[in-house]
Amino acid sequence: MKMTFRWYGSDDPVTLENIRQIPGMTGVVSAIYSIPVGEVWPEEEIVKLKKQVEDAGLELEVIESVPVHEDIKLARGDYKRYIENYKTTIRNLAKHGIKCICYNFMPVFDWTRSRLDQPLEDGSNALVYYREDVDKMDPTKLALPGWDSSYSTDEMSQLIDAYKELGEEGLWKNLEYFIKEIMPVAVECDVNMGIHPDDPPWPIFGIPRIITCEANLDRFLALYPDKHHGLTLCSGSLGCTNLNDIPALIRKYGKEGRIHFAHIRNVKILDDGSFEESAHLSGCGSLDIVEILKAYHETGFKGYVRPDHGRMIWGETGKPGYGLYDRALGATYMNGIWETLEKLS
Ligand code: DNO
Repeated sequence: MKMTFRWYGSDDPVTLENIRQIPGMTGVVSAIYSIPVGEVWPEEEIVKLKKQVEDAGLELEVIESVPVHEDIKLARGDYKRYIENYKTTIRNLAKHGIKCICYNFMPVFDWTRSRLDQPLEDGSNALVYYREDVDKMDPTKLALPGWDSSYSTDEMSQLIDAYKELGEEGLWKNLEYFIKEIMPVAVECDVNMGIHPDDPPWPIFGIPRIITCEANLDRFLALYPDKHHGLTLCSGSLGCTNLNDIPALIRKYGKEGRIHFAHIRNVKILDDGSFEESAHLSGCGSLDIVEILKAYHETGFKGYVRPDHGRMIWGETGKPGYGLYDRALGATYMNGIWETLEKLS
C-alpha cells in the first residue's frame, strides 16, 4: 500500500511541508478546486499542481475528486457535453501521471453530518450524525464544506424534487450510462476509477442513494467488467451501519482487484443508528482497524490509502475532518499495524 494524505491545495492550512514530515507519507491526493464542476481540467493547471506537490518531495498520483455534474446524474440539459468533458479530463490527468481518480455519484449532497464540531468527552471535537437533528434539517438551506454552495434555495428545492422523481432505478440508469461512456477512456489511459460510497449509506431527505451496501457494490461493479472500474473503499462511510461488514467487503473486492483507494477511519455507531467520528484506534470506535488492515494485507493490496477524517485535537482549527494532527496520528497508527503485519507474514 501507499500511504497518502488529502491536501486541499494552497489554501489548505495544512501545508505540503507539514505532510512531508509525517513518517511514511508518499504523496498527497488533491484536486483543482478552481474549475467549475463539469468543465475540462486544463493540462497547464494539472502540470502546475503536480509540480507544486513534487517540489515539496511528494507524489501526486491520485485525484480526489473529479466531481460529476448534477446534470449527468439526472441525464438532463448539457449532460452529454459534461460527459465528453469528463473524458477529456481523464485523458489530461493520465498524460501527467495520474493513476487513480476518485469520484462519487451522490445526488446533491456529498457527505452529510448534523454537526461538524461536536465536543467529545476528551475535549476534542468531531463530525457527528445525529439522526434526530438530521430529521429536523431543511435541506434547501444547508451548507457543509465540500458541498456545491452555488445553488439558491429555489434551485436547491427544484434539484431535490428532480431526484425524488428520478428515484433509485433512474439514478442507476444514469450511472450505468455514465460508466459505459467514461470507462473505455479510463481503460485506454490505464487510469483506475474508484467510486466513493455514499456517506452515510442510506437515503437522506428523500433523495435516492445507491452506493451503499454489498448487493449494490456488486451491481455497480457488474456495470463494466474491467478492473479499472473499481472502488474507493471508505471504511467510515460504509461502516457507519452494522449492516456492512467492512473486512469482508475488503477481502471480497480486494481479491477481485477492484479496490484502488482505501479511505480508513473509525466511527462510533450509537444505539439509534446515529454515529460519531472517532479517533482511528479500534478501541475508540465501532470498527476493528487491525482487522481492516489485515484484510488489505491478506489480499496483497498495492493501492493508495489515506487516513480519513480526523478529530480536531490540541486546539487545532481548520477544515472540519481535515486537520493535521489527528490524521497524522491515524496514518502513524496504520503504518504501525502494516509494519507489524509485514514482519509477521
Ligand atoms: C469526505 C470525502 C468525500 C469524498 C468524495 C469523493 O470527506 O471522503 O467528500 O472526497 O465523496 O468524490
